Amino acid sequence: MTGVAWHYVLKFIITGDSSVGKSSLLVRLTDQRFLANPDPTLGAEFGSKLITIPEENKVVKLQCWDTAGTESFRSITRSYYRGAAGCLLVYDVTSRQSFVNARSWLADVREHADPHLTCILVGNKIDLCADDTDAPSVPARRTREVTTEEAEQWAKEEDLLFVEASAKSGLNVQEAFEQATRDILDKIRRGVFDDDRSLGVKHSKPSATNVSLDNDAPRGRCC
Ligand SMILES: Nc1nc2c(ncn2[C@@H]2O[C@H](COP(=O)(O)OP(=O)(O)OP(=O)(O)O)[C@@H](O)[C@H]2O)c(=O)[nH]1
Ligand SMILES: [Mg+2]
Repeated sequence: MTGVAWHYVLKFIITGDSSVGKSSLLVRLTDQRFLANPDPTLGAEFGSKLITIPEENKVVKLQCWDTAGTESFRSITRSYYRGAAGCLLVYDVTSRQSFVNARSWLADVREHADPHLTCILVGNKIDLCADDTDAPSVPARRTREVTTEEAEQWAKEEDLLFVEASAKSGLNVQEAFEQATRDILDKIRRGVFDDDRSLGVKHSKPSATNVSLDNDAPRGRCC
């Protein structure tokens, strides 16, 4: 990625119960692949990705902290929330408990992160739901335990964006990050984020390189 210009660097956190697929979503975003047997995350892992938002003519570097869902790491997990501009709050559509627990993860985020942070609720593992595909049943299929309507309703009540996705198939993974990024760019445009306080939003600095999607002089580069 050396030498590629960006307009903004946004800090994202990925949170939710253990095994809902947080690391898998990040690996899908950054490497376009799926790990069948990833190790549980210890503390936090980091991944970075450049995305373009064509209608805004913006190149954005996402710096994503994938946190551990295991209870024993919870205090460490919280320490990564500070200054994040975006959050993926993940549950597993085949695990009601993970959806119920999303409430306490959201409470943590609200307590420790920037109040203006954009949060998107992500119902992962949609590929496992037999009722969501025309493919014949296979043994790996599991019953959906959270309906789209219920999750959508809760997201609306909590002012969260919402999407159902699959790290396995790749469905809606990049879209989830893009949707959240669009919302953050909109907040930046409206002056919601204060540069001095919002550590999760960095504007690029003027630079002599000229890789840019718009006619402006490029304002930065990845390191
Ligand atoms: N079928 C299916 N399996 C998935 C999907 N995403 C993750 N998995 C599987 O779910 C298990 C847990 O995935 P992880 O990505 O490690 O989950 P995590 O949320 O990062 O878990 P912690 O690091 O312990 O908090 C693994 O066996 C993955 O292969 C998905 O979209 N579909
Ligand atoms: Mg993990």
